Amino acid sequence: MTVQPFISPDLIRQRFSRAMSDMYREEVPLYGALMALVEQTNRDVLERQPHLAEHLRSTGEIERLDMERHGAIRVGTASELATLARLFAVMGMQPVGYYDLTPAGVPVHSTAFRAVHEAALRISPFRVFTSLLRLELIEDPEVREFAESVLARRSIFTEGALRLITQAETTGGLNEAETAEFVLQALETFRWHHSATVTATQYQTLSAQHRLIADVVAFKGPHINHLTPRTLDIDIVQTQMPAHGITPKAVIEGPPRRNCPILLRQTSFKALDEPIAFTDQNQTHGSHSARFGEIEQRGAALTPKGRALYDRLLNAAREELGDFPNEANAARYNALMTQHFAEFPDSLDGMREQGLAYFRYFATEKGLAAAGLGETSLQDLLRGGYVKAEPLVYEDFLPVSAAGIFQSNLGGAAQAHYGEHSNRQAFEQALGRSTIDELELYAETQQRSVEQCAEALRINLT
Ligand code: OOG
Ligand code: NI
Repeated sequence: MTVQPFISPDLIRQRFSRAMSDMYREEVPLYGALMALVEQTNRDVLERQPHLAEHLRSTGEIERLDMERHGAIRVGTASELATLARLFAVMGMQPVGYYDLTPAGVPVHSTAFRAVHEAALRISPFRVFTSLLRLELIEDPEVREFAESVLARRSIFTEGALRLITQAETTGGLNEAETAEFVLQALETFRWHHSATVTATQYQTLSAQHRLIADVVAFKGPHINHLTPRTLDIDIVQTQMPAHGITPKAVIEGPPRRNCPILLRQTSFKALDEPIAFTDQNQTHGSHSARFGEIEQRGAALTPKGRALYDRLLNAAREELGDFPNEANAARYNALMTQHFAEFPDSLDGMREQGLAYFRYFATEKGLAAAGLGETSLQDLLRGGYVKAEPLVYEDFLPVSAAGIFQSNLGGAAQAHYGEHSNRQAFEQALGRSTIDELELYAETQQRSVEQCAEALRINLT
């Protein structure tokens, strides 16, 4: 008997990401329209800005651009979250970061499952923003108990998916045939269901507590609620959306437009109202809106110092605005953001010298030709042109932005105030493991690149 080799988790993730995109495009045609718009915009931008194209080529990002996307799901119980962590682990995805959305009136806390090593991210940067409903925040004890009992009855994974997860864990991987089966089985968890698992009245009760609660509790599984392609110019896409029959949210979340993009900018179109059937109706009668479209533009990952500056400027602009950004105050919000962010250095050298962003260092041709320079510093190598620095791409999410995305697709009625806040410990207990600190990952990637430079140039860095 010949032993079939294991498929690498990175390739399983790449295949799953493709399968998910195909499924979502079939389910939500507007996602296909958005993808086409993003692809066209990216092509135009690359044509107009050859230096950007060159930069993306030299960092290997050009290859991942077209397949880059993130999605989001929401689950209802600790055991669902823990099993999801095991499912994503088969694809080399780990829970990175902890996001508390309750300050923004959304009763969930979240993490992002993603690859953690730069080599793995290059093969497939697919990420899934995963939220756990905080049932303890439902005020009405009767509704809470009802929600718990409905969730306790459902099983969001197929038998086949559970079997293959266990098999990957015990044998150390999946072969070709098992991978193909795993992708099919895993996909079922994220599929949309046209029928709810509750009656119309029960749905109304859940929805009256918070629309998000109905979205999580009233269905058979955690349908993927959006998939987000990465664009090179989000402002262009935002302005062109209406001409393509897509209505964007009022403002772009994240930092304002800059020469040197930082962190993450996002915008979305409103959730679609979709027909659903309740258990007490045999035909489609009700409707539910959950699924929407989103685009993102990614920039440099910031150090703790850079992030603190970002948070301070964002808070200052929002405080001065005095309200959540919306259609009526969008122009003022954009002006305030630009004004406050003038304080954030907008050049790569400026950000590097002030320790605001993480970088990856590459040995240049000149550096390689002069290898063996002896003892020197990174600063001298950069100045002499022996090494060059490229900012690390931010691979994560932003809590204030995520809350803005949630709000825009849940509608204004979804505002609520919760006294109880952040509870990372409870989240990690539900997850069955701790979440990884994203800042450590960027610091490690930066450090590895410095070491590779030293090795390639055969030097001792001081
Ligand atoms: C997730 C919203 C957050 C993002 O990109 O920040 C998000 C959700 O609506 O479930 O996707
Ligand atoms: Ni998103």
